[in-house]
Amino acid sequence: MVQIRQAGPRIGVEVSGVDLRTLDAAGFASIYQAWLDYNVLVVTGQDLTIQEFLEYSRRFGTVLPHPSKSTRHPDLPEITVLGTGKFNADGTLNQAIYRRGAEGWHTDGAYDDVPFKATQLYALAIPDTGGDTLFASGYAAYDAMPQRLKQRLDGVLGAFTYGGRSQSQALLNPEDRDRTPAMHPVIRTHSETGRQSLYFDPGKILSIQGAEEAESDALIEELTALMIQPEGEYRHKWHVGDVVIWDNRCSYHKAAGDYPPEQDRIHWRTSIKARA
Ligand SMILES: O=C(O)CCC(=O)C(=O)O
Ligand SMILES: [Fe+2]
Repeated sequence: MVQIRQAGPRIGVEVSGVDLRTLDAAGFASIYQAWLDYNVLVVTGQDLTIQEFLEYSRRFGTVLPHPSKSTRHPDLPEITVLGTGKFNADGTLNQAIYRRGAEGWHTDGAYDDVPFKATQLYALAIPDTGGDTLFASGYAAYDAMPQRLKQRLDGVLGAFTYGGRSQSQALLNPEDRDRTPAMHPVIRTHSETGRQSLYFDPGKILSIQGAEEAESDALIEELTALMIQPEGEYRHKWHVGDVVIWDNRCSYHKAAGDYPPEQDRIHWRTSIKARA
């Protein structure tokens, strides 16, 4: 029996009792709506081939290769593999792979003119301990902004790049580095729900357009401090066979990055944009 259960107070919804390989259009419509309402959709207990995962991902939009070429699946560029190749040839831990997504709260693809609508992960191997993914609601962040800040940022754009102010671009090939910043409204109206959220990523934002450097830095600091609201959080503890998709237009996430490195934590990952 299909069960849909809210997982956190404002974000996160868990669906069990479905087989994604045979889910019909009506079944998909109901879980898609649950995803729009709760921004992070967890479907448990799946047993998918890589092709089935790709096909299910395509029900959400167009699946595109991620700019990190070295972590793409060799035969299927639309699939990124997380957690493999974690050790360098000399046996040391490759931090860029081990800590991918763990450097801080972020939203995927803010460096692109059209950021990824969604990111989806399918869990293939999960460590005994640690390795959770944390999520937070951008709607809750918007609601927490003081009126003064909402007014100051109304219609204002932020400039975003892959490496942001720290310029960390380790997972990019040299030819893909240092692209022109992408500009996005900091207060974003969601194209499907019509709701307003704080579109923000402290690791990717360079500046607030039109603000002097000191004010821009102060605004970035203020937004960083308020973006994570406790009632807007959901922490996902993974099991093999979980499929989790999040909405990058209205949520933030980060990997806990705290699991024993000698254990496997492996996911297939798809990056999804809205259909043109
Ligand atoms: O591995 C995770 O838990 C999330 C990594 C991440 O940030 C991503 O895949 O976009
Ligand atoms: Fe991410």
